[in-house]
Amino acid sequence: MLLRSTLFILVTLVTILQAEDPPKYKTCAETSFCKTLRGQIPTDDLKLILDSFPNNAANQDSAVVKLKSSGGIACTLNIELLKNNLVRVKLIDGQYRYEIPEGIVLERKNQEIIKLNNSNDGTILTVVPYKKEDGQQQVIFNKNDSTLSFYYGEVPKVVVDISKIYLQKKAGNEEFAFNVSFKGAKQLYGLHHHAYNLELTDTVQKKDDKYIGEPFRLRNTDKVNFKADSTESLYGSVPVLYGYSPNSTSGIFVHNAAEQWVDLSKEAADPSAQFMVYSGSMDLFVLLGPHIEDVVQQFTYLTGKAHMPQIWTLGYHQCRWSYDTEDKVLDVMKNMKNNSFPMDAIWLDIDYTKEYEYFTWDTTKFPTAGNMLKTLGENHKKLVAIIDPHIKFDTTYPVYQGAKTNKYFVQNSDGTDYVGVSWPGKSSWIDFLNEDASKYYAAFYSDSNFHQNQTKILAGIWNDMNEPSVENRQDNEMSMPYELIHKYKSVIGLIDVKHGDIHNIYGLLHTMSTHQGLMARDNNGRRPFILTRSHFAGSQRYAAMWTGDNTPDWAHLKSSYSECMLSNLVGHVFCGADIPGFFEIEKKPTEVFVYRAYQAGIWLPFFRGHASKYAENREPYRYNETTQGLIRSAIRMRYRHIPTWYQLFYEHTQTGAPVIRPLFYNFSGEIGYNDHIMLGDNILARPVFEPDVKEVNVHLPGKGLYWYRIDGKSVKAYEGGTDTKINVENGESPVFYRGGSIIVTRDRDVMSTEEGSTLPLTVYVNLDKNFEAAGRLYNDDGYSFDYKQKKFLYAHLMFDEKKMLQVEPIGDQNHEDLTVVVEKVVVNDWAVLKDVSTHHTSDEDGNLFSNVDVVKALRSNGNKVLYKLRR
Ligand code: NBV
Repeated sequence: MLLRSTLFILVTLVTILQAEDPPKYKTCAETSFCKTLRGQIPTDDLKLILDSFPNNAANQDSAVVKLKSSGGIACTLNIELLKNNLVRVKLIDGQYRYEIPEGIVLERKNQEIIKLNNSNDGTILTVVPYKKEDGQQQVIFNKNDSTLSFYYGEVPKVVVDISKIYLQKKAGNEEFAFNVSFKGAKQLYGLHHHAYNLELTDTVQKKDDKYIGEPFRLRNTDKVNFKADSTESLYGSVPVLYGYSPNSTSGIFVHNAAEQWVDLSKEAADPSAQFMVYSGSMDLFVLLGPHIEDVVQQFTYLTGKAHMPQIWTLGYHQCRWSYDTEDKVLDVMKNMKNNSFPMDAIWLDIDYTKEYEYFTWDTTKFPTAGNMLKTLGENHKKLVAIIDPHIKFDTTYPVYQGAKTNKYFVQNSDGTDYVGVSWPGKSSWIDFLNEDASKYYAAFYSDSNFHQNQTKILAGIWNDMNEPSVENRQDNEMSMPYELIHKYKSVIGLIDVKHGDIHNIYGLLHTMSTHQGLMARDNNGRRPFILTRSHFAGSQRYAAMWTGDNTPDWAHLKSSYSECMLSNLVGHVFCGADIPGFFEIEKKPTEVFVYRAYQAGIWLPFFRGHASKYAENREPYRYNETTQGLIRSAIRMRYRHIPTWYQLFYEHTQTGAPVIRPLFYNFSGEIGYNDHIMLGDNILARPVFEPDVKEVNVHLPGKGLYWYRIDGKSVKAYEGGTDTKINVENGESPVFYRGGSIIVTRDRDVMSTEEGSTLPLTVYVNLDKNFEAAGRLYNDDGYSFDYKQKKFLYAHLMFDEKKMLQVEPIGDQNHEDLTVVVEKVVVNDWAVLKDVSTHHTSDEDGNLFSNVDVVKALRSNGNKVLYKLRR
């Protein structure tokens, strides 16, 4: 029996791996609903016109507009105003349309509506907040041109053209399309996830009356060998689109988990989009800004924010598909150590399991996994292991058996379990929509259910293949058919839901279950660390994500910046890309490419080295001395800035603000610098994304600002509002601190964040033109949820022209046993540096700021401390 199943697995895997046919992915023209809807204006019988306005009323929960078409369609538009300058519009027709229950994608179980007033003069309907102080939103329905316009105050921002809403008349055909335009917008951002330039471009251009390009597709897909610069769908979907201009930004979020295609048109004065949706309800949220940071805040208010990561997760992670024995794992650890590469975690891919049975160890390859974990722990290294959502079809495998008995698998329409193929060969998929199935799966993360009781020391979990990926190369585009059935547990019992209605949230539901499992395993005492491939709006509440199976080439490397900067603008702050790249390529990546990839990778929030098992080994210590030296300095640069990363993550939990940003987020109108990246407000990096260049152009924004270049041997000041050529011939990767900022670093060469956590900090005071600077410092225990009870240390740091450094706590906090020791304060002063290019420390003799215990100082001096600098 064992032999037979092993043989079967081998045959299946060989078929998978040698599959001659590359997977087939559809174009719009090959996708029935996209083909029907693309660029179509509804025919007269389908065109919606006003039927009736609601009666004038005050202090209402919603305003309901009735629409009809000459062909007999009747529907309503329900308009609600929400807190935070948001508007929700839901179209309800007679059709069954799946609605995602609140609390899955939308963080709250009930949206916080504000009361509204609606009035009309027969032609114009106006909807405004009942109380002026509740918000600036205003919705206007104009009967004459059939437009529904959304205003911020008196400024029109978003317009939905009612006459272009396309609803099919035929019962059972749920596809729909609608058009939206962004008044006065200059750029469109969003529709994550595509390997595409951050600024989205037109997709509707035609030649000889035929479309030249494809719309952006949102369908979570295991896209094998994805191209950079493509509108093809990838692993995650976040159906939000922002219309941006330097002084006004707005957005629209389509709360729908079915496949969508989106055409963009940027030619007209107001850029617009046509959303074409496979099924489900037309449930729109309009985000009225008025500025980019407000829109991001509004979107994360709706879909949630990431919780604090454990601090070690911000360090370097080493992964490879093939660390398949204890020896190999320990070897990686030793080699990293012997070659002085800092690292926090080693990752196990699918090969650690017993025949791809997740929640088990292959005990022939990992006979003493417990000992291995102990050795890793002694070296301050963590272990992260993969758990995929497919369950091996094997009645002797307890996870399978229990799910089968309880009917927890996704089903065929006849009620039998769906069986497809993935790593274990024949497999079934847990139905995570079913709350009981999700709980069942979550329980396997607990110690008692995990083979060998070793989960406690698994520091993190990697949920892969959860689009879900199914080995269906010719049909169903590497996933399962849309007709399959999920069960949703409602108050009236289990309800059938078609896979097509929830395809895009399968991965989100998977990570919710994993999160629940890890929370329970750790008695709610530790912040779960989960990495997911598939994701949707809201997944940030449960997991970090990465950009998937990239190729180690310049185009993919550069694209990872646009991908992660966008993900940061749509809530998914914990984003990374495989460094130096996943797939095998004909010639292995050059040494230059590899160190450039590391230099870029350190500025992405999630920082992991990973490669396919078919690729040559790509760990940092596999390269020549020069390359190793540059990679080592890059990783050290990352570790120096962990205090800043941590502070920015904390601020994200409070405001939803992105951790990494494109320049325009902080510097209005600075568009298109997608090879530049900002870490928070104050650190600007411009890694090298070009082979064989002697210098790169660095755009330093902000007239009147100073920027301090800190990656060289000495610090040099540059003026903002300029483009500067920087020499990179010797492997330099330019990094700047903004004048006016105070940046807290840990300037010690540590081998892990754990080792660094007790070491003192350095404070960089980067003077602006008035010789002033300000910044913030955050710290907590690094792993628990106590920060939610304000057990943290959070302070403002201020420096003024009198050369006083002032530390002041921000808000209430309870930092009892937390200590932060500052060993050095460095003042970067442009007046000196511009010419002499040397470090200007305030502390010439090294004593003034040594061992200053900020916490004690905060307590001892009325919660405010002043330090006088000697110079
Ligand atoms: O589990 C193997 C790989 C993994 O290494 C990679 O990171 C995932 O994106 N996995 C995909 C499955 C197969 C890829 C060809």
